[in-house]
Amino acid sequence: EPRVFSGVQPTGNLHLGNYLGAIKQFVKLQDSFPCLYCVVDLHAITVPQNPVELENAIRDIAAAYLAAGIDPKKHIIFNQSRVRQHTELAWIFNCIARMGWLNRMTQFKEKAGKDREAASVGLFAYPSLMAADILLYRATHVPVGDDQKQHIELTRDIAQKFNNDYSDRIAELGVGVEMKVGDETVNGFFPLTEPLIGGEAPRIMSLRDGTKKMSKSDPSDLSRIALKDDADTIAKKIRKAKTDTEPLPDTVEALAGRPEAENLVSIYAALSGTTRSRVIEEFAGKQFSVFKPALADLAVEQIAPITAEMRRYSSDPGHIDAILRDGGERASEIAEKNMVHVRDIMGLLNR
Ligand code: AQP
Repeated sequence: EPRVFSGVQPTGNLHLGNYLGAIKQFVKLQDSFPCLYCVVDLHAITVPQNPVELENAIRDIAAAYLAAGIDPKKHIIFNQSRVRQHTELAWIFNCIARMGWLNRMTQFKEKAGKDREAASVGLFAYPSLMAADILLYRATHVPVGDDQKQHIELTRDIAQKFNNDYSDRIAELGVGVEMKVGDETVNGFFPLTEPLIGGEAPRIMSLRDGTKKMSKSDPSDLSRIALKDDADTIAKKIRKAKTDTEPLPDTVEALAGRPEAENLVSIYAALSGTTRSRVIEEFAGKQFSVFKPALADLAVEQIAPITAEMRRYSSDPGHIDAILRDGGERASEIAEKNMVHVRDIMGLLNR
């Protein structure tokens, strides 16, 4: 049965990349699938967090989900730490995943920086927890930005190894489902989850450097458009965005080698729900002095209503807490049902 799971870390500075790469897809998918959208607070603590700021950041992400239009009655919005089974399954996956697999994860290398010895064990094991988040609900689809592709591949590797290691037991207990692996049909417990990597802008780049992804942790505030920015700030950041001096070309192919121009065109396409070639058709031969104000107007038009709704939700933290509590209870029910099977499959005596 198809089911969607995804999450965003409550680490502040929610930006246009998070919106276009992830949250905008979350909203779209809710019409077609049952969805769980998580605020992944246990991922946030893989690096130091201030407790008061963390609480507020959790509410902020929930407010963004709601403001973007996710329906918390039809779907599930919750914060990860409330559902204890995430950590339980993460431990189990730490015992399934191999050191070599995690050693290859590029996000760890980037986030740990030069002093790897000083990184938390949690930062290293982050992908096991992410696999647990997804597979705890036996989710089949995960909308994410392009940067998370490697972690979804690892999630599939973990699912496949678990299904293999315990294939006899899964068959004996009759808890598996038939699934295709290559040409073979196998009986597995965990699905081989597919990433859904969004449309025209799967990776939004920094406004200051078209070769780096737009990120919450970039020290330059001018590098990202935050969902909390007001109209003037958005316009200023787009005006100051780095570009080259050439006008826009007349084909998408000709954007190659011009990362900043390509990024702005992609943002325009994603915001207006069209393709990059349409944008190029409209602006071919135009200077950035023409394109940037058009992009700024579009960004403000799209983001301002979300920002206003986020503010409205944030003014009532009690309401957000109630939504997260209710979502947590509903998520726990699904999680526990699946964990009973996982414990049984593995022989962790719980009867
Ligand atoms: N630049 C981006 N373009 C497209 N999608 C992006 N995502 C993040 N940056 C971009 C997607 O947003 C979702 C939530 O991300 P996250 O907060 O869980 O983790 P992250 O990737 O670590 O976010 P940041 O902003 O890049 O934070 P830092 O600076 O801490 O590294 C994910 O689906 C992600 O793909």
